Amino acid sequence: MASDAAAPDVRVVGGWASPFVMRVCVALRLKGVAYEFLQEELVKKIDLLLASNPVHKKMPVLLHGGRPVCESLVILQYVDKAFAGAGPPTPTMVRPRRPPYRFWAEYTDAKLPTALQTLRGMIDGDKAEAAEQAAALQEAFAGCSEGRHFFAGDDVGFLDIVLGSYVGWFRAAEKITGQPVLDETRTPRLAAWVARFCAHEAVGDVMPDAGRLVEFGEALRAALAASASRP
Ligand SMILES: N[C@@H](CCC(=O)N[C@@H](CS)C(=O)NCC(=O)O)C(=O)O
Repeated sequence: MASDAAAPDVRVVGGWASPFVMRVCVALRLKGVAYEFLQEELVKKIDLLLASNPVHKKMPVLLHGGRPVCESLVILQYVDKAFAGAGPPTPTMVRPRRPPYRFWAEYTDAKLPTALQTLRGMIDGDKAEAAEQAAALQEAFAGCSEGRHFFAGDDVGFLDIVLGSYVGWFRAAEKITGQPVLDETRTPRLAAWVARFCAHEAVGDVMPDAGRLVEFGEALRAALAASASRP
């Protein structure tokens, strides 16, 4: 049996479809840190997740040298510090704590999960308002980027990763409803940022395909319904 010493130093426990998990992968890839990805099952949680995040029991968990770090925004800041010397010198998750970045990151996580569920028709809600909540991020982009390519400069940073992790699910929602949300007409600057973010080498391979996400959403819904009806 392999000893712990042979285990990889950095592991991510999560699922490929989770925006919160994707952001951790993007951050590690930006830093050039190799990691092992431990895929969660659809509904049943793997023991490692339960043991590593006993409070919330949610993914992602980052295991660094066996020590767990939980909550995606905390993990992003941990990665930035713990691997400060890793990878090429320029990519960095700059300025996560400065007010506009922190504010918009919290706005993003407070509004977008529910907005996306509304747009996908999973919960009742005002679809126009949900689309507006997403479109508000165009103003955030204009204010923060000051004409540069990404939120805090010329490379992907903290807020790019936080917002960018929802892009796949926006595309899935657009596929389901046929209604554009982040497109060239409604939000031209944000649409151009989406294209740049998705084309980034740290992002491309881990950005989930919209069609796969639609199928995943349906499979998850069915699995949750089946597990709820089990005695
Ligand atoms: N605030 C958490 C949210 C994590 C989260 O909601 N993860 C979902 C997957 S997308 C999860 O593990 N859900 C399982 C559950 O709620 O039991 C973070 O940023 O890490």
